[in-house]
Amino acid sequence: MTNTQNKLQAVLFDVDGTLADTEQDGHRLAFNAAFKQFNLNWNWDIDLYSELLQVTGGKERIRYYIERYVPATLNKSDLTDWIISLHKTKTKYFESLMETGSIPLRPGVARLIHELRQEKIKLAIATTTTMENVTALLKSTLGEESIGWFDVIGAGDIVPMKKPAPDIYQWVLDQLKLTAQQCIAIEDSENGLKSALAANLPTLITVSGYTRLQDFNGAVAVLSDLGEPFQPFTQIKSMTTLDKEWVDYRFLSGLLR
Ligand code: XBP
Ligand code: MG
Repeated sequence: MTNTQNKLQAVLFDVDGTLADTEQDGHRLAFNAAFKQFNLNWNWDIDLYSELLQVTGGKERIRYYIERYVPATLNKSDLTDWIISLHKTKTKYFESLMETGSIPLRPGVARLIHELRQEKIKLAIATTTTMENVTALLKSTLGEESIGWFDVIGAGDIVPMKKPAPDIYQWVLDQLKLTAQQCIAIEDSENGLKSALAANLPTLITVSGYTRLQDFNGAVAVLSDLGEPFQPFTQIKSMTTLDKEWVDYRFLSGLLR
């Protein structure tokens, strides 16, 4: 039985890979466009980007790439500022890409968000990407007013340590003034899962393009996506018996029992 203390109060969404499959045809393309603008002959192809995604955060990912693949760049005297400015350009490209509406929300995301709002469940975001990118994605998919539907948005550099560190989830929980046991996190990646689990959050995984083969030990369930009544999810792994084929308020509440 769910006691009142453990009744579902809030759902904390990751963004990239969870709300929308933004990495391969969103962030990756924006990075490459910024490299071009900076006259760099760097090209992050689909396979290379899979390796680079192990590092969360765009600026951190660029630095990792430099250290591993183009170490001569380390001699730049103003390297940190240069990375910041390269990354700002990348963010601009990502925002323009979102404006074209080319990246839709994943199955079930809009339906679940609308239902949780009706049920008066708090909504929050805990992501490594920048606030500009979160805003651009929400605007292009759910409309500008949807930004206000989220009680808390934790994004980018608001905490010094990015996922898999628990900091971003802990920051969001502090802002919500809720305990981890009153919430559920929805994630798509191993780094995201580690971050949420380290903040003690029960975590549901919906695998995405780049993450389907990752290790999701510790998740309450691993699904193909959130599903829709007319397009059920595929169950990849679950700690409990799932009695529905799409994720809704009742399904999430059941996960807290
Ligand atoms: C997303 C990230 C981000 C994006 C790029 O991880 O790691 O770095 O790839 O966005 P998560 P920025 O889904 O776990 O939040 O360039 O704005 O960092
Ligand atoms: Mg993600």
